[in-house]
Amino acid sequence: MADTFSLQRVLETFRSSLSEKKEVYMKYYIAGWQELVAFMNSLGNVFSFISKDVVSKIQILENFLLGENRSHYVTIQSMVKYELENDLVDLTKRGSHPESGCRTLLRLHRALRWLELFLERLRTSTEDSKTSVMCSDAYNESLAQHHPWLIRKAVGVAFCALPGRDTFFDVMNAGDHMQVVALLGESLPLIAEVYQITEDLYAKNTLLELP
Ligand code: 1PW
Repeated sequence: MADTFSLQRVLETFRSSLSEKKEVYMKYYIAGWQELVAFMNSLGNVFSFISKDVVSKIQILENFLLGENRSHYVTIQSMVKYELENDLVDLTKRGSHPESGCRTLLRLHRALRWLELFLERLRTSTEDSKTSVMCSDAYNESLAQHHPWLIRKAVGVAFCALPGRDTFFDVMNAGDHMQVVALLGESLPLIAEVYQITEDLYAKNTLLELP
């Protein structure tokens, strides 16, 4: 049941996404994002243009995960290896593989950094902190660098319409403020670890700037 968000479930999916060898399971990475989309949707319609793009990227990855080559898409590591070895990635400009798994996941990966920075701000925020400011500070520090002017403007407008801090805590669906803060403290290192493993893998293969 994914229409009501629960922070606890995000924690569980990101925990399940790491294998013993510290590989990242696509299935749970995607499930984690599906939870986050439910979160965005509960913040109101202004976020729908943002979640629409994320939903379509999740869909692309899900198709790989269910498609005939699914055995190569079990982990992010196996996907990168398979797509690179078989020339399935547009490396310098978009051409015959505009929707490779590697470039699609990179977009979600960059957005995950935003989310990490934002949730960390929320965790350490005080009563008079503004969600719009926390969100745009996190955005400017991360994802904004990869977005053209027009998108940055539109995202900025969406942030202005965000509900306040109390609503965010309620939407997390994890008890009172102190419980939410504790659960964020537990979730963030996991999200950060998944982010870092992906970042290192992409850096090692020079994939961080895929068009
Ligand atoms: C309140 C917490 C919300 C955290 C979720 C963060 C999701 C951020 C997604 C921003 C999307 C803005 C509109 C779409 C932009 C696309 O151009 C861009 N996609 C992303 C995910 O950055 C790049 O994808 P593209 O155009 O290269 O296919």
